[in-house]
Amino acid sequence: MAFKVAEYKTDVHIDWCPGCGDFGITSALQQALAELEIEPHNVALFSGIGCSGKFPHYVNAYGIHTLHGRPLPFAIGCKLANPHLTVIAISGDGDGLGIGVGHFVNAGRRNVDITYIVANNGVYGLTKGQASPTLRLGLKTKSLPKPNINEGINPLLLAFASGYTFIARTYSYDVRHQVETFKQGILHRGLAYIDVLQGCPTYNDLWTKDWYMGRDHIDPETGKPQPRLYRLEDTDYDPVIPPEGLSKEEYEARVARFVQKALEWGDRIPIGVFWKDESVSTYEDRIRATAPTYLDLPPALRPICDEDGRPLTDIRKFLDELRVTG
Ligand SMILES: Cc1ncc(C[n+]2csc(CCOP(=O)(O)OP(=O)(O)O)c2C)c(N)n1
Ligand code: SF4
Repeated sequence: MAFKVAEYKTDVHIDWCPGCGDFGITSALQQALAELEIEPHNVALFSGIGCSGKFPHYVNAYGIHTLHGRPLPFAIGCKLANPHLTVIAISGDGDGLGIGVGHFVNAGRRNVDITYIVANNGVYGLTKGQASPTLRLGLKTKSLPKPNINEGINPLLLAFASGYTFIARTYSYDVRHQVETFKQGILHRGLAYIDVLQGCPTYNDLWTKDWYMGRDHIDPETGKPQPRLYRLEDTDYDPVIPPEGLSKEEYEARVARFVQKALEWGDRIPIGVFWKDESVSTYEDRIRATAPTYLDLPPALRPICDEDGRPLTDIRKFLDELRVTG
């Protein structure tokens, strides 16, 4: 069965600002799901709060607009209850790396098979452009009265340190690159982090489309702009740790190269897949090791009542045990 992108669209009015990078992310997510032929009713999309919180309203799937910083615990709970669903969490950088950073880190320890997309625009868009945790020290966007006095978090390094087994970066105005990156993240067995360099033309006048495309960075010989973004897939960079793992020396060399690429920022900014570790068990595998029927009968698919509608569980015994007497 062929899937059309239109099947993943909703008719809800989109109220992002003109030129917002979130349009490209939505379109790429819809295309990725269509190309992977995942039926809308098998997708659950969780967001937090912010302009990025609105994604589930615009993608035809199960959509859950949760609390500020909390899409990950909701998404993980959903996936564990029904591991047959494709579960995607989506945040802004303020949502995911500010208030939600504890969940970001702890999710890495579990390696649940979900995809986490962060629309990284360097600002808190919905609340009028305050510096977000990814904005670097000394930078001043048009919405800040003074340069940022905090150092910025590097989300790729944090994802690696936390244990994410797939780490990628893509760009909101390059829909095709996002589609390929989202597809790889969704297909990866384990926790995928995808950082999207997202344009917020209303509040971030530093990380603009023109800046990413190097329009201020003219090649003296050709007279043409030199784009800052380049694709790792156009280089000899290999992000894959195979299922059987690597020798200690090979692994450490890969880590060193990953760190080098994750730190590269300025006139050259890599996008693409930085890390793909296929050697780590998923949380679902670990549950199955102790509960072999888990995948056949996960919690959300278990019957809760008999054919007459009577509940199959009786909590009276449990309540009796808790009762405190005399
Ligand atoms: C507990 C709580 N604290 C603060 C807020 C206010 N608030 C709403 S959106 C937002 C920031 C969103 O920024 P970001 O995650 O970067 O998303 P963007 O709007 O840039 O997509 C904040 C602080 C809130 N809604 N809930
Ligand atoms: S404030 Fe920024 S992130 Fe929010 S809708 Fe406008 S351009 Fe997009």
